[in-house]
Amino acid sequence: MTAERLPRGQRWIEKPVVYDIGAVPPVDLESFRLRISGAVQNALRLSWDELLALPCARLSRDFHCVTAWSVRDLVWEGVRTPDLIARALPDPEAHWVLVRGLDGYTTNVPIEDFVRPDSLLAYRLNDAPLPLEHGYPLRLVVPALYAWKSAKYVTEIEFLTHLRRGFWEERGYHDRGDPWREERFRV
Ligand SMILES: Nc1nc2c(c(=O)[nH]1)N[C@H]1C(S)=C(S)[C@@H](COP(=O)(O)O)O[C@H]1N2
Ligand SMILES: [Mo]
Repeated sequence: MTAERLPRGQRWIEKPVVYDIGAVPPVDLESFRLRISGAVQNALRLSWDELLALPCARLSRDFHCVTAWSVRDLVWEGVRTPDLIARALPDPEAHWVLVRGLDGYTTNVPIEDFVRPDSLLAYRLNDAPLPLEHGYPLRLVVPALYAWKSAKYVTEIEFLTHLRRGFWEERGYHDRGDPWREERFRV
């Protein structure tokens, strides 16, 4: 059982290790906006209240970091990405998203993984508001991919017709990052 649940090269730990490329930015929910931009029919700028008005999903998933730790059963709550993009209407030519955090972090995600039914824009973790260090107020969670794709402090999701690389991808990390295929680095 356990062996099948843990991707190759990973080991279980109890809690996610916090990784940040820089200082955690202060966030004011009044002025917070989530921008959906790029190759979409309806660019959106959602306020916090508009986000909370969208259907909320709750799911439990394991979290796999490329630095070889995995954590079981994190419980996330937020907006499923399919519910979000139903309003933005991405162009059929959009093949990637570039997700941007308030700290300047970026990561590119293939659209097929971004729109999985268990990909979320999460604002709660383990039945509490998302802690500051885990991405408050809003983070992407793509359980199907390594954790560096789960951008914290998300402020913009840009749909792209052509690949533009994010922070770690520019430094050699994989464009997709499927832990079950050990897609850690580009070959
Ligand atoms: N905005 C932002 N998101 C980010 C990062 C970051 O530095 N900035 N680090 C990534 C990496 S490398 C990992 S492993 C996970 C860790 O999530 P955690 O800090 O909630 O444990 O966040 C990802 N999302
Ligand atoms: Mo990471």
